[in-house]
Amino acid sequence: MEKQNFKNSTIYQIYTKSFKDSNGDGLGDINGVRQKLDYLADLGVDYLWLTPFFTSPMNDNGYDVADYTAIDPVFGTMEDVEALIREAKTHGIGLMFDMVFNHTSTAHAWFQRALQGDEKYMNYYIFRDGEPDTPPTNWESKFGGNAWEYVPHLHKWYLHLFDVTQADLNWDNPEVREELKKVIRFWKEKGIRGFRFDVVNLISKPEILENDTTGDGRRFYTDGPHVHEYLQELVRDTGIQDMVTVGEMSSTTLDNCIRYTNPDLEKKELSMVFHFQHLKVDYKDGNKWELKAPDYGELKNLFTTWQLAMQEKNGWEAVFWCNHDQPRIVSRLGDDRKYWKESAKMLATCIHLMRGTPYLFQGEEIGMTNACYDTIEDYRDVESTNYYEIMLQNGKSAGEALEILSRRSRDNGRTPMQWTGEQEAGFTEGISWLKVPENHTYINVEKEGKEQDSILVYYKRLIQLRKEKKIIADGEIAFMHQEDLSVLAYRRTLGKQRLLVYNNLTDQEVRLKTQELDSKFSYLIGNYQDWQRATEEDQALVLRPYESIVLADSAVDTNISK
Ligand SMILES: [Ca+2]
Repeated sequence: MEKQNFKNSTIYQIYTKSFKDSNGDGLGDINGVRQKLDYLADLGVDYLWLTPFFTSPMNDNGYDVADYTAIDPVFGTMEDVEALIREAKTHGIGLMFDMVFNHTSTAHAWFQRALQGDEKYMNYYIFRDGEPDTPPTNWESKFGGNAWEYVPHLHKWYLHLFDVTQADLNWDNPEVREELKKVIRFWKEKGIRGFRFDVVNLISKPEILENDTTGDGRRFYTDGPHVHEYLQELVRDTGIQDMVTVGEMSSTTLDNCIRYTNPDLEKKELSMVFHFQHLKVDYKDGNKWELKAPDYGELKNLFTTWQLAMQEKNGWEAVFWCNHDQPRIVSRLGDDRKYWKESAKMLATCIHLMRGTPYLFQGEEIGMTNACYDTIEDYRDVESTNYYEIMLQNGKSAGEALEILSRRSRDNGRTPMQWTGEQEAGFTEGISWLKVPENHTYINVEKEGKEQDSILVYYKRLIQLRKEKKIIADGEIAFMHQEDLSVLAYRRTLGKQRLLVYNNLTDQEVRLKTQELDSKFSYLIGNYQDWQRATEEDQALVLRPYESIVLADSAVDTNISK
């Protein structure tokens, strides 16, 4: 297989259920994705990561898989998927499928056999003896409550780190590892070019399971004892070393992420990792359900720490703001009203010119905003409706709880893709499963495709720049102006080439002393019409609200295609 260049690539995440509905049932589907391949090719993205569309009871949004090699009828058929793979290839786009290998749905045939007392399949999961009122350990599920469920007729408990319908697989059993390799080989033979692995750093549990006296149990199974060994084996035995692979890492550490992604290590693991620390800078005391203004100092620290350490030890990161579990970034760190366009472009600039592979979540490229629902009836996400009740029980008013949901709910990222200004935003001929935000009348693909200064056109240029400028894909990174909390600024270098990137994170004008700036630099890209030096003498830059200025020296070819 041809080795994939993921460093100059941009990866586009499709939340299948909300991307495009092809048959009027209000749910996005595989044939909807096929209809939009021209758009995606024109945008310039290299890979599509599709969230799971496999057979599932949908208790966790398809991340509870009942059959890894069958398509849930809601999304289409195997023929549709094969056609998508084939047509994407003719558009120059590779597909990445989402492998949820930490657990299966309890509706999976393996678990059903286990429930019948079949020892072979009981050993696919993590069952422990015990009394009905005493779970084997005090570990907590990430969705709340104890992480064990009792099965009365077996007199045993099974482990579920997530929902009770998501039973953790026993990776210590070689038969389980072989089964999962078969899944990889199945999709590889269908022509897939990459894989995303869900919460893959949780797959290896310790041999002896014990109570956690200081936490919820995660310290025992996060980046667990055999995780690197199992990943190496999976990658080697399925021959996916040269494919694009990304692991979602839960509560991980920098050192482990370097091991997961360093290509020089003897045994290859993944191309890159997702980690999430930078998306908690607006959590009050780490609590998602308490609002706090974003801490830009912390944001800068996290980018600096991770980027520099990954560079030094030759690891590789996915760089991203949005996914199907996160609110929209322009509403979160930008300004989705007065400076909507400027701030959306600034946030794009921040990550697309960094060291790492940028991920773009559907709708981010047109500056889609949070949903702004004003009634609880509009929400569909079970986490949101659960926490609404919890917040009311904890004494918050309905208005306060709705305000928090309007900023934090996962539904903010799941509203239908806004294709047009027409009814249902052109997403469906029927009624969408989740209400379309009212702002689709002016935030939509059709409109932005026609406007030269749109967010959409800006994203296209950034994606193109990464392909044209080796310095963006391969250059070194160093951070500048660390003392100025309103500005995220960094320098990329490759041989004699230099690139300077300045981003004003705030709605206030900032004056920046710039010793690093000499006369060799000229404007490469930015989100205002031009750029301003305060004066030649004191080498200062003026950054207007949410302004991004990207300057390249004369060694960098600045003749970019529009
Ligand atoms: Ca549909």
